[in-house]
Amino acid sequence: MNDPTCRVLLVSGDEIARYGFGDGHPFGTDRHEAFMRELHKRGMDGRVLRASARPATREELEWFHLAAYVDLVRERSVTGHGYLDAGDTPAFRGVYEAASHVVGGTLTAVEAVMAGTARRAFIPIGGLHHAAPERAAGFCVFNDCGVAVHYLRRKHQLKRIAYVDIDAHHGDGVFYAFEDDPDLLFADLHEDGRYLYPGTGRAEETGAGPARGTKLNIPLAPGAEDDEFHLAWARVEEYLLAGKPEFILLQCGADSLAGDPITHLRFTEAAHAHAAARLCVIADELGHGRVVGMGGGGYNRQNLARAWTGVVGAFLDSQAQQGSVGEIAAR
Ligand code: V1P
Ligand code: ZN
Repeated sequence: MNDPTCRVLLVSGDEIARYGFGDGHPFGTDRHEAFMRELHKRGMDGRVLRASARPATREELEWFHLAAYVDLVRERSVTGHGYLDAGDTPAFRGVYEAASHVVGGTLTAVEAVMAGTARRAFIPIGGLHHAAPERAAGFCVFNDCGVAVHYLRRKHQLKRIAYVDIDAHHGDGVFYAFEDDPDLLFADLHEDGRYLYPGTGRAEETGAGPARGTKLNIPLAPGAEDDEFHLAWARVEEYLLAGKPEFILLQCGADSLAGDPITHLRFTEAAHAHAAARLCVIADELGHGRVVGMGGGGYNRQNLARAWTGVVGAFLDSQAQQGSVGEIAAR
């Protein structure tokens, strides 16, 4: 990386690649490599800043998770036996280290953007949006998205943070953890919960208590294509512009693309690139430019490789445009 104008950070490496489940599980450890190969094939790996993930500290994990659950993951990490939930998320040897590096990797991305060493950042294996404070759920051991929200508040005193989620599955772990928090802007497009796990995310779920009416859940019918995506996305943009977040987190699960083996939405990779590009425009218009993308789901390897490189490409393009505006202003 020798282009000083390039300020898109990719958090990658063996530490997070080890997060995955064996024996034909959809979330295999080969997903990281599928993405990295495509990034290389498109000549984009030399255009990004690179960092490996650090492990999250115990204190950081406990901002979101119960101590007893963190202990349980540590214990199961030694034997690698059993499940961490009702049957979707098997333990494996080293699961604690792998899962805490995913959280630390997302924090590495967020830290870089807050420090200004990167304007945007992406982590392929992040976006584990189902994990709850007291348990794993749906392939997600620790909720890096939720820890990142707490990090921004505790370490940087940010208040209004946006979490945007275009994974086919509803981000229930994030939604319910911040359900009564009016300052966590939450916008989630997903396959209707009547047809897909986890079954939540009805349009009427708009938040609780002081946050009632402040969250945006947009369930889509199985088979929904890019036209439906764009109609829903317009509502997300309106919501974010009104909410004026100080930081934007994007969970860009590629399982919302046609051809995913476990879901039924039919977006193309253009949807993911559009979401990433438009969030950069919005963040720039809000005056801070802070966007972090987390890979999330996606179980068709070609789809995830194309969708996530499209997101990184959109981040790079937005940087190039930003650079040219800056150059023009400096003349
Ligand atoms: O459908 C279920 C369980 C089984 N039912 C009793 C409920 N679980 C889902 C979990 C999906 C997790 C997705 C994670 C993410 O949002 C973020 C990383 O993408 C599930 C599904 C499904 N069709 O949604 N598990 C499986 N498929 C599965 C398939 C094969 C082997 C193991 C699990
Ligand atoms: Zn998913």
